[in-house]
Amino acid sequence: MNVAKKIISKHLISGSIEAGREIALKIDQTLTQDATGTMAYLQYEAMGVPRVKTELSVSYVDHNTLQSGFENADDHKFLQTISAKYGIIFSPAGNGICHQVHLERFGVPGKTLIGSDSHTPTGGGIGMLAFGAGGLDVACAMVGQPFYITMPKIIKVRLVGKLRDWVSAKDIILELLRIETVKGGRGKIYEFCGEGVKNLSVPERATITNMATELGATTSLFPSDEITRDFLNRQGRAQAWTEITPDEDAAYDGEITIDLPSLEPLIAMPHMPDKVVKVKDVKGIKVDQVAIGSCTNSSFSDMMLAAEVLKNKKINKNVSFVVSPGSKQVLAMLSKSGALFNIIESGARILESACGPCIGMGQAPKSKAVSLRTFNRNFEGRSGTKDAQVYLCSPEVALAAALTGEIADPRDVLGGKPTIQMPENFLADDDQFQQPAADGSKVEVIKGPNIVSLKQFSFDLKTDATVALKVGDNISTDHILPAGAKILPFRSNLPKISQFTYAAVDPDFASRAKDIKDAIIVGGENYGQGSSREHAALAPRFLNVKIVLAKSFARIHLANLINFGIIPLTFDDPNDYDLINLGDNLDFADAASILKEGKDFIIEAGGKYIKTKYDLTRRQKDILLAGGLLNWIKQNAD
Ligand code: MIC
Ligand code: SF4
Repeated sequence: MNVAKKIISKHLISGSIEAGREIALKIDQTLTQDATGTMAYLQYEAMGVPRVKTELSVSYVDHNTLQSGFENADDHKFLQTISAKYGIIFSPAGNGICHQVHLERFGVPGKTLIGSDSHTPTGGGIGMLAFGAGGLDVACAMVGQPFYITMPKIIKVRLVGKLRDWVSAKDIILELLRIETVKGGRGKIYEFCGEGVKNLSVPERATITNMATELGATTSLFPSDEITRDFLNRQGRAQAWTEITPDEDAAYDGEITIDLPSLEPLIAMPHMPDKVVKVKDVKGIKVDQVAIGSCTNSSFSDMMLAAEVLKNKKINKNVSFVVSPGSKQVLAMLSKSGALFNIIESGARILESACGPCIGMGQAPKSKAVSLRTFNRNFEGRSGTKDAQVYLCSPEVALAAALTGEIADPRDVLGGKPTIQMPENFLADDDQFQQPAADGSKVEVIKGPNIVSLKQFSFDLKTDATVALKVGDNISTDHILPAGAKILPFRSNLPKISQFTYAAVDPDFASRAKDIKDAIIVGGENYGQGSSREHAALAPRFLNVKIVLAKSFARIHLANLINFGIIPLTFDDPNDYDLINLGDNLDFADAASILKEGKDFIIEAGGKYIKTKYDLTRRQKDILLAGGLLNWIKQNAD
């Protein structure tokens, strides 16, 4: 067996481990972050279970940390008190980005983890089977429900040899994105193997599993080996280690080989993580902003590299250079060792340990700026500036640009590469986490005015619906429901946040859809790629969207649509996409009986018949008919 199958078989509750079939998995750990967590805990609360049933659940505050009004602070208080009540560890703002902190302090090889954030697979860096999911799926796991996925194909990514100087783990994942594209990973788990794996430290592995999310993959992981043991040891968590490696004759559903010595510094061009080219092919482009940080590249090693490279050097005067260490542990160690001094002295702006600019929480670049970021996503407008040109690269390439003021190959401009040693012992101060109350019944959950109660939906679609929007391929959840400092504070306020649905794509969408009784969105390939934010389903549902008809869907968004009662249909013939126009009224037979009886969903558009598909299990159809997962759970509890 391969590593993924070993972990799956230990956690299998139902279904058979055959690619394409639905399986239910027992979940050991959950994590949430504040931008998705408030909804997740409101949903958890609605299920009426007094204590979480997982081995470990952690609630992080890392996204909405700019407090330009009361909203985010209200959310933080709510998260702190609800965590104390229900048995969840609380990690307050300033502690760091959920994925970085979880890897350092809580991740355990061989365990299953789901998180209400799409980059939860970062845990695969230490051999966890970790999935991004909608908040409601995380709430379900906390009440002891299994997590349902379609059993993916398991693809072996054989890494051969060793990276050359100034080429890094980021270049490995950029290369995989170049080969596979943002939709190539759908229905797949990427398992990294081969002798090249032994040359990668845990933080490097975590950079890869983190950004493998951008492939659309179900998840990705590395084996848990001596390198994993060494990392956990240095974190003071040797007891968390178990060895999990593939059997010698392990079978896979496909194989990709990456020859590490032949890789060179790569960069993803605006506005997609898979628009990958060699740095040397775009060198010389003037740069306005450089950012090192995010859950992809903010480890102690990444920051130490920055400190070494920047020692006694100054940032180019035309560059705004921002650095956000991934966790309090990283920041504390940087300052204790004196390395932070080098970074500050170079002219960098030091941000708190949080998502920050990655999610548009500050540091929006200037108009038409070229911004080089060590992050994982560069969808148009995500930075907060619609016409900014955001490139994704390694810390090495980012540093070269910060010093020279232009895109440059680090091999040409940075001289000899410094060696960064893993510290003997990481600074492990777990007092920063707040343990839940032993008796939660006495804890009062504090809900400020920003926490708006959940909305009840029901299945009320009849025999027709109107096209409220038609969009193209690779629509991301950032298009559907933008993030950024202005909109994120309303994540706990559905009526308010829904007004921003598709705001940057079609500013009239929200008001148009609200006036239609039953609305349809028509999309292209890979609809809903990117984040796990269930608001990208909840807000359209609030605006009366009852169906999304697309050429294909991204996994987490598909699950979120079903969870909130929106029917996800795909075209039987993708060419039929051209037959539908904005404003068309589409007729079909009674939607409820179609689903109940498993009949074809045939749509009539202007006299033409369009065959559509819905590849849903009985459970998923019942969820839709119940008006969403929360209703379904309540019905099944009665
Ligand atoms: C992101 O990187 O897009 C986010 C913000 O972390 C999201 C979660 C969210 O929208 O709150 C994700 O990746 O799931
Ligand atoms: Fe935060 Fe960015 Fe990572 Fe999302 S991708 S969790 S916003 S750092």
